[in-house]
Amino acid sequence: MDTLNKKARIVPYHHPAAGWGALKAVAVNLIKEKVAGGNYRTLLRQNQPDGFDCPGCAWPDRQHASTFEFCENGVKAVAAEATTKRVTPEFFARHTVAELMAQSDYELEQHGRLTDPMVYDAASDRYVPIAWEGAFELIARHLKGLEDPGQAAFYTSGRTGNEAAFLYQLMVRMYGTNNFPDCSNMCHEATSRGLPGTVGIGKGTVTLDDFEHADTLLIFGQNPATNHPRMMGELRECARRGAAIVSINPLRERGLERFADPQSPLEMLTMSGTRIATTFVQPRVGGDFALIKGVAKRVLELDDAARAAGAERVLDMDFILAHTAGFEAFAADLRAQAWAPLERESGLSREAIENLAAIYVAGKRVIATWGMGLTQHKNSVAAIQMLSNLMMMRGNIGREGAGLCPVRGHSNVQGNRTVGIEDKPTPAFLDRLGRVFDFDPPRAHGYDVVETIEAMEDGRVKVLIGLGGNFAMATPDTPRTWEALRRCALSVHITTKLNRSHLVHGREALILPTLGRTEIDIRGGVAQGVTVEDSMSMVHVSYGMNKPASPNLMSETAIVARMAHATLGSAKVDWLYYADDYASIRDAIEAVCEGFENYNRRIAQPGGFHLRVASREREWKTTSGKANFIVARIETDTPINWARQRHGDDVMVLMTTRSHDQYNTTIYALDDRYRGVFGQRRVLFINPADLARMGLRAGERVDIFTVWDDEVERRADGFLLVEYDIPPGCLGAYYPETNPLVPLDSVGDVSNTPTSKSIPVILRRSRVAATGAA
Ligand SMILES: Nc1nc2c(c(=O)[nH]1)N[C@H]1C(S)=C(S)[C@@H](COP(=O)(O)OP(=O)(O)OC[C@H]3O[C@@H](n4cnc5c(=O)[nH]c(N)nc54)[C@H](O)[C@@H]3O)O[C@H]1N2
Ligand SMILES: Nc1nc2c(c(=O)[nH]1)N[C@H]1C(S)=C(S)[C@@H](COP(=O)(O)OP(=O)(O)OC[C@H]3O[C@@H](n4cnc5c(=O)[nH]c(N)nc54)[C@H](O)[C@@H]3O)O[C@H]1N2
Ligand SMILES: [Mo]
Repeated sequence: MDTLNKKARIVPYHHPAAGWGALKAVAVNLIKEKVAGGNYRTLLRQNQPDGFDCPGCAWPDRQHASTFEFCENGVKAVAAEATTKRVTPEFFARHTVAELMAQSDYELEQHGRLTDPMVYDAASDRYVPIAWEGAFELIARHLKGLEDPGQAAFYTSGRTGNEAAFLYQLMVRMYGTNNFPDCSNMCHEATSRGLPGTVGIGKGTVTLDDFEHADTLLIFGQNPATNHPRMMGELRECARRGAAIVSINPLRERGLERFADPQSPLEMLTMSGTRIATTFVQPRVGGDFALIKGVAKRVLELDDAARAAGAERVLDMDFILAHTAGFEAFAADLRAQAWAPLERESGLSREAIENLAAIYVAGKRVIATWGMGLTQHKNSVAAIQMLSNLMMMRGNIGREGAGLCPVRGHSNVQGNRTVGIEDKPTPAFLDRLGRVFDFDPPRAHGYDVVETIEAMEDGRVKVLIGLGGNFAMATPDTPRTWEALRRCALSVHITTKLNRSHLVHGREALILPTLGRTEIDIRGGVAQGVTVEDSMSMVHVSYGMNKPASPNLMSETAIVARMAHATLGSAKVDWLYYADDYASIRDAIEAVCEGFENYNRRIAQPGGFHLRVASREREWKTTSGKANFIVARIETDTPINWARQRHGDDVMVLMTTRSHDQYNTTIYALDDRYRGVFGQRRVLFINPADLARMGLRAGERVDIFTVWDDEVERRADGFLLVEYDIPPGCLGAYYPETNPLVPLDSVGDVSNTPTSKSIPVILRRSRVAATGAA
């Protein structure tokens, strides 16, 4: 526990983001992981045309990437994969699963790379070795034994390359289900569900080049210095050009204040850095919808005033008339909208909202970016659609230097969706898939993450197969989810590293160790590359260059192909042929998915190619054939408001977020440098006024309880109170340790995403002794 950690301390950070801090952390990481020798090459070739795609995040690369185009967190991801530590059969022989359960996620990660396929042995409560063939037979026996294919669910985390993902969805659909829970269900689902209704496609409309032309950037709910460090380089260039950069975030994220480019000797030597955000707007947690609607209302007011004065219109009427539908109803709704609820729900004064509107209308080329701060709430789909409305009012979509820019997480999460990892596939996609592979794909929608957990709970799903990820830790309502996982007849995880999902397992369980993206993947005597699609729809190829962590690893693509061969046979699809020639899988993707013409040829070019996004070219694939303005009202009937009605103002809203030294459920180390947290993770950011109001002090520990409408007690204990620049009534803490607080049925409208950024909670002073770490 944190209290035992002598190094735990809270020290506000005053330096620019990146800069020395980042380089030092890089060096420490390299030494710690003992990869300094041969693997420097790995780091230098990362994100190079002939190198491999960084498994760190989905931010795109410049084609002219220098050898320094890797960032601290990319280095961490690569170093973590290149560790020399191994989790061998001997390791498993030494530890029962119960013993491993007692270790922290950080400790589990530190054991290193998995080396051999393992099967759970209930008699000894240990994982024991199994031959690959035996593992595939076990999977096939279970899958063939189910009464209904819908009793199996197939999870995907977003690191998997297009080739493995495509084969996986083909196998699963031939098997007979669309049960594809994926990390996206917990991530950018609100984007993927929200944007099609407004602009016709659930992807962003900008490319990196647009950042060179933008004069205004609105950054909603993102912490890029930690989660997308390469985005900082882009923001730095925008800032130096004089662009207005606004961070819209309840937390004033230090990492967005100043940034020193590791490639700029001057900035590094003077520790100066470039000022990044010109304005910080701090709505309360979950207040973005009301804020954006308020800004839209103000834009309309400004347009009215301009018209009255005979001045230039504020609205882009050419765009609105030529390209959109529903503007009249939208404008009428904005006019009818009173200011008071907008102020109350956003937590911002009318003046603050008007100020943001003034910045927005001053911009001729505006890019709006967003991350998890916008997507993990009850009203996230509405908020994203309102943002799209706002951008459409001034024609900021489909124009150079302007557009919508959802910033995705996992390096290939967007590609996975493109090639068919989707629990709600379109009929058009299924038609093409069925035609190319001569079968009748299942049409009924499958289960997403939350539905899969509910189905495991009541026995409708009996087999869970995970292609990457850490299902047990990434998902909400931890004790309930774990119970559901333990009811499965079989759980299978195709992973690189030991994690909690291996330990919270079904009656039978397999760990299938796989190659990471950094590793050489030889199949059929040839080094194979995998392709990925970044957050801006650039598709490129990635070749590993490190020696595999163990001779007994298999690539994800080969594992999927062998699973399919064992389960379905190869009469219809020659799975094993595909496993040995990824180019032929790309040919199949080209035949099924739109926009992949000449796939193999186009990935051979440096930087790959841009997968066409129709909305970027102002082609609207909506039912109206236009970009739709969408009317949405402020919802006051929310879990937070119910909880406050019942429990008064003691109810606070908790957001769960990432620290600097973690990658989702992987905890690399215990620091969150830019937020000034060191050596610990059980911290709770709180406004000083709330501390005073509740008679609490920074440095004390509290237990957090969820306020929900069922009888279940949801709690997380022993969090250190840390004073922070966060609006009153709002709290911030790290995930995944706060996932026990997220009720499984607290989900976003339409997206069904767990509302992990807006949990109604109350605090009680812990009985655990306080430390002096304040
Ligand atoms: N180093 C590192 N890189 C990563 C990851 C990682 O864990 N570590 N994860 C990857 C993945 S899968 C993803 S999805 C991305 C996530 O990257 P981000 O989208 O940056 O995700 P978070 O850190 O969860 O939260 C982002 C921000 O949302 C703000 N926020 C919380 N609630 C609200 C709100 O109501 N409104 C607004 N406007 N803001 C709010 C928080 O203060 C925080 O600054 O990063 C990817 N990259
Ligand atoms: N409370 C709360 N919960 C959240 C979030 C939040 O902000 N708050 N964020 C959500 C988001 S945005 C996401 S994306 C999910 C993340 O959910 P996941 O994607 O399921 O989780 P990760 O932690 O990224 O998965 C890490 C594991 O992936 C395996 N792995 C790593 N690299 C590879 C590889 O190349 N191939 C394979 N096959 N396996 C590999 C390793 O074994 C590692 O232990 O969590 C979600 N959960
Ligand atoms: Mo994510």
